[in-house]
Amino acid sequence: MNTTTALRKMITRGEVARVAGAHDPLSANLVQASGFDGVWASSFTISAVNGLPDMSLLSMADYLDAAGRMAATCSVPVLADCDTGFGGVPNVAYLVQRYEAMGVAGVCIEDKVFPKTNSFVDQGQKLLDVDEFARKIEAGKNAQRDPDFVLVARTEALITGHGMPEALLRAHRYVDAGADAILVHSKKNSPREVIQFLDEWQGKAPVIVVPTTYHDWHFADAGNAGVSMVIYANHALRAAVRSMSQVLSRIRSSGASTSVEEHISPISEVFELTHLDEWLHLEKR
Ligand code: SPV
Ligand code: MG
Repeated sequence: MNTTTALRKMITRGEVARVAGAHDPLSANLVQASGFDGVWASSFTISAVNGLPDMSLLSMADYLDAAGRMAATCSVPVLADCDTGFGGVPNVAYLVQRYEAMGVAGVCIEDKVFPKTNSFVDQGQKLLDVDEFARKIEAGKNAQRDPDFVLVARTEALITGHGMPEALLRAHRYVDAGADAILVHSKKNSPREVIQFLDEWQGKAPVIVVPTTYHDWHFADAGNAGVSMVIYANHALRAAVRSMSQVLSRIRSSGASTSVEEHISPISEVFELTHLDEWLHLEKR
């Protein structure tokens, strides 16, 4: 099955899917090996591994390269976080062509003004005019070749403090414009406002959530509330940051690397993750 078809089925099957964020092929492989249904090519974590904050500094080509390399190495679908669409309406049409050609199963665009900042940054949160964002969705949907390619519309209405009526109005508008699913983002520490959204939404289209701040919401409860996909957007990167920094400071302070050996992956595990045997086999032939 194409990954586009797999992603489309995943959001429409009536059973909640679990997806995790990755920033490169290795982390995407780990997401897949851990049994997640798909990979979220996160703008926050791709920016971070480039030593940059998530504020529209990298170009579309950078994000596309990262997501495309993840798609090339994974068999589960990759859903690419495309921020605001990297510009205006034509940019969204262009990105859909390019991401689809790179084997990415779907893209997500959000209704903030370009350049945007990460949703957890207080500064620089401005919503785009609703009609203009609807035009981005239409342009994106018209640009896809594979009918199963997925376009997710993300509303930041709750993040920017515009309230529930605005979030609902926008979500309806975006689905009418052709969006295949709505990502409703919230930075509250309880799922209450997301549950209220779901109650009023009444399942008009699949809903995706990113429970970074309301992390005690079990995925099964999210599914029962009407969520189609839960994204654990940044945990792999945050784990890597903590682990790398602990290991490095331990080597520095102890004067040898013996004490970290039991806390780090053996080199053989990295060989395995990067399919060394298969590549060596090719060379032999
Ligand atoms: C990302 O992972 O880049 C996201 C989710 O867009 S968030 O960081 O919560 O905005
Ligand atoms: Mg992002």
